[in-house]
Amino acid sequence: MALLSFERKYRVRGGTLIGGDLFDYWIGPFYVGFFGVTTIFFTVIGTVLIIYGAALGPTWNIWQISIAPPDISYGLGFAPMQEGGLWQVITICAIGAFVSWALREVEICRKLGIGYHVPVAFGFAIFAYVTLVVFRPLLLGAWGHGFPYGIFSHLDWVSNVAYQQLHFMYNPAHMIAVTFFFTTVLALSLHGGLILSAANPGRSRTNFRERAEVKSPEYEDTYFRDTIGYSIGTLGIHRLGLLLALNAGFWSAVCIVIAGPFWSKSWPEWWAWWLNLPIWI
Ligand code: UQ2
Repeated sequence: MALLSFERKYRVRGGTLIGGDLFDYWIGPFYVGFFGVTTIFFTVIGTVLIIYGAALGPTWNIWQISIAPPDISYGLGFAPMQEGGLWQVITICAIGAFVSWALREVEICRKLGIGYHVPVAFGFAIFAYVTLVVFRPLLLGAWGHGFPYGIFSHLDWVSNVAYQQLHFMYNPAHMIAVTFFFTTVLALSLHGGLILSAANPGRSRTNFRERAEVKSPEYEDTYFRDTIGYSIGTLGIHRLGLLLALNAGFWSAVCIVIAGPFWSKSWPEWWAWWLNLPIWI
């Protein structure tokens, strides 16, 4: 394994958050760690329970398999396994696995002596999921407000929740979230395109049989200075990308947690404050 000899100098002891040297080793290319073990633990139990739930029927059609949360009447209590209890345990396993994975990322960052940007970014994704299946159900008083675990069933859930408030796209936090998603796509396409263009300069200008030399970052700056008069820079574009992506996840969580717990009327009505401003003649 060529990679293993190359990586040897980066495989340092310590930096663990818990248990000292316990599980502080690698299996092949993978760092194990205490949180690697807990990730496997929650993932295996959660996956087995999903397969068990699917086996309870009524279908093996991959699109139609669904594990539903308890009925609203169970409130914030535990439900019998086949009545949504499975969904509750699977949700605990999912959160356990996601948080374990984030903490394993933290341990790897500490070993390498790098910043925590990756686990922080993943934390925003976890936050958006936990908002959907824990915070919002808690605020509404029933686990039944979580979304079902199934391909089509979760799409139906999104559609139903949206129509309950007539026109979900008028939700201002949803507008902000969507804007961040699209801007993330714009930024990544600009960045990906720019990097590939600089790395693939085509044929040499003087000899068409020769490949031209790969361009330096000044060419990337110059491209954008020539087109729009401004370059955000090679470090800046990555700061911008992280900022845009984190905001996309954050405002997604905000838009769903306000929908119901803090605004139960239709979203078009929310804009009445604008029409009611005392500035119209
Ligand atoms: C840039 C730069 C990069 C880039 C990109 C830009 C050399 C390699 C894509 C251009 C980005 C700008 C001007 C920001 C656009 C703003 C939004 C909100 C999308 O200047 O520096 O580094 O990849």
